[in-house]
Amino acid sequence: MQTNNLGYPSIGSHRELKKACEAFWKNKISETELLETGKDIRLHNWKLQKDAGIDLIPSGDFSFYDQILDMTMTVGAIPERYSDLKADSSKSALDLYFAMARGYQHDGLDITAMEMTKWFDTNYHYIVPEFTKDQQFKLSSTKIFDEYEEAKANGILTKPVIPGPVSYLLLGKEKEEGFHRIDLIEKLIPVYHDIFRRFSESGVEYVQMDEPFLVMDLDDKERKAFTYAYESLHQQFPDIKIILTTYFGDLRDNLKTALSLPVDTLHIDLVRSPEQLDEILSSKQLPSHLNLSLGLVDGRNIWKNDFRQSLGLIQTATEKLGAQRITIASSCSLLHSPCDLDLEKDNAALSPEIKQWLAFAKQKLNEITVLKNLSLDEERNTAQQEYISNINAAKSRQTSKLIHNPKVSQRLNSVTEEDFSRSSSFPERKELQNQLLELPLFPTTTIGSFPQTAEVRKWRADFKKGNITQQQYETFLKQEIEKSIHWQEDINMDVLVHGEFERNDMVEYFGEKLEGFAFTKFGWVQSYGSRCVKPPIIYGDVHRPQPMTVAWTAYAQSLTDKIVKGMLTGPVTILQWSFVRNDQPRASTCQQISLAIRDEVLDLEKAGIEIIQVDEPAIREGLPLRKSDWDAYLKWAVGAFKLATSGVKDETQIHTHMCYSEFNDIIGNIADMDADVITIECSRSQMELLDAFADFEYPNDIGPGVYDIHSPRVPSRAEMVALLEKAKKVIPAERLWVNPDCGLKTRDWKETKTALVEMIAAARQLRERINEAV
Ligand code: THG
Ligand code: ZN
Repeated sequence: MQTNNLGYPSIGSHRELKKACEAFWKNKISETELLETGKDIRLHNWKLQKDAGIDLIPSGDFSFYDQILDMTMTVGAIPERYSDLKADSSKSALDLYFAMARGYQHDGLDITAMEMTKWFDTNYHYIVPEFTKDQQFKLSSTKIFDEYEEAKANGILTKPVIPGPVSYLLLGKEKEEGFHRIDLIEKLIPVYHDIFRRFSESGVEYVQMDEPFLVMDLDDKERKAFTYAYESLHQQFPDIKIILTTYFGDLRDNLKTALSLPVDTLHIDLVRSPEQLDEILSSKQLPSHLNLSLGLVDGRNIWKNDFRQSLGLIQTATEKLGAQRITIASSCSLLHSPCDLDLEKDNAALSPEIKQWLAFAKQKLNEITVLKNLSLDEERNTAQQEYISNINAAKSRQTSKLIHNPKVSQRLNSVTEEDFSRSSSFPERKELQNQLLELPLFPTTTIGSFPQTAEVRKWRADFKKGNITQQQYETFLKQEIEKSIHWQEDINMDVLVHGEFERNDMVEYFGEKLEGFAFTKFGWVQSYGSRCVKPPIIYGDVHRPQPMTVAWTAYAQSLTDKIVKGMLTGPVTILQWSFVRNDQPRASTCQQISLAIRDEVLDLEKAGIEIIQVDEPAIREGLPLRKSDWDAYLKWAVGAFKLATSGVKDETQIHTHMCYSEFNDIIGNIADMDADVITIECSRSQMELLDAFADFEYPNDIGPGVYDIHSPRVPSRAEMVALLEKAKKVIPAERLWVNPDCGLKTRDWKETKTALVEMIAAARQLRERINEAV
């Protein structure tokens, strides 16, 4: 039996890489210093894994920005627009790499970044490869070989990790019409041959090839590409042992394909799908030589492994295949786990009782080896300290008073069908809302957050450290709110927001105010590039002890006669961006959050707030990877939003906001959410999304984002007018709102002010045109 880890976080347990990258981008450290930081982190991670007793230690999993972008460099799929930069001898390979990740605006050049999108159903984002019809590939980077040698020089033999050729192609997108990216497989495979040749020369024994697309819906052509690719590699390099790696789901109808490929080991995710083990073991297609890597230790969540359950699975596999053919592994890369629970030892917000239920990346390595060393005979394990403490932790979690709150279950039981819908239909509500709100045509608003300046962050940090009093902090926040409200009045914004200066992350903030959530100090997980998030841990029944946002919103409303919009994060997004308890269905946890948000919505209404926005940017990302599972998810996810928002009077206007993904394929479900207004990100795709809303005849009000807040570029009034004119062609003017495409938290005030003034002028221009036409 061997132990196997699929990947380790690159960011460093104190976010060393984030800090070094950002310093490098600001020219504060040299490239040499940045490379040195990378090297230190890699060595640290390798040693950690070796000391923990991992046999198959990954190399090449480290990345300065993203592993898929690394592969794009390796296979030389560098888009045409970077060719000047590439040819420029004063620029290093790393400069080119970061330009592709982040765009390049210097020396008179203005090159856009490559697109970034969600990594399957995680909160990680990868850089999307771009392919053309006559795409050429060529081995163009030695990173993967260098890192193998680097580990070897340090006495550690590693297993290089690369994206498999089929998944690599499928992760990308076609930049022109007339071909499908999977057609490029025959052009791509020669580069994989080159890679394998180098591996072979270096004496590499195992290669991990990630093919997560094997758990997705595939068509025949895509399945054939797998056969073609792996047979070709095996024929040329029969001695290199391939670990074909799947994760985030089960093989289902791709099982036959997976089992037919000439690989040494198949890795399966038994956390997401323990049932697939029996299916594989009982398959007639299971080759007699194939080894199985059992993904038992959850790379996506922070709970301790349930040793008893894992040993059961190991036993099932061993009985059928023999211990020789079994590998014990993490379910997926540990990239999605925080680094080290030991750093939380002084964290008062994480009680020892909860801490004993948790394992972060470093602790998970240990779990993998302990599982290997445990006996399948339970009696014998009871002498082992690690086994006993694991069983005790599991028991403690099952019976803890922290977890179960009878009031929450009573409340859930009393939920009725009516709680899931508004009392009247949208047209009836709209009539009443028009009378109450008296908004002009093309009402203007923002998505909620205003710039989180260094000053705002510093006040919050000082308050958290205890350097200033609560009163000082609140006085500061009130001043910020007052400034923002008066400024919005001055520029003639129609629907105002308070600005969210009191909030850190839109999920963390609410988690901190809800019961059933715990917080780490150092539990950072990479979201994209150097950006990280610190997901809250939902360990128990969720319940709202007291109002969370009412005081700030009501204060803002007290300063103006205009309408101030209340701002909340929706239940699905809170769920999706947290570490979720695994002792009950996600749908149940989500419903508990819904009820907490519902109470907040009703308290806002009671406090006189007439418009309330409940953001659900993560609803799309939670979609199951298989289409056949979509309906079940959408039913509870849409239900969760409706339960949170349907308690209000007809006159109260509910908004929602979505971003970060394409919504075309779930537009019907978005309509089912029945928000009175949806503001949505679509300025970058030039309103392509609008066509989907128009084709579907989306029934309620829409605010298509008229400018991209992700870029510091200030849009011109004419551009925004043009976008709105386009929108007006497909959406009736009475149902169009005017707003940026996302919150303004990451922008600075200067850009924000100019952009919003222009946006309001654009709305005015549209109104004037309508008046002239009458
Ligand atoms: N919150 C959470 N998840 C998210 C987003 C979010 N996932 C999708 C999207 N937004 C990802 N985008 C970002 C954007 C910025 C940052 C993180 C994710 C960010 N993080 C700070 C950093 O790394 O410096 C740390 C956060 C902080 O200072 O509080 O800037 O909005 N949960
Ligand atoms: Zn947004």
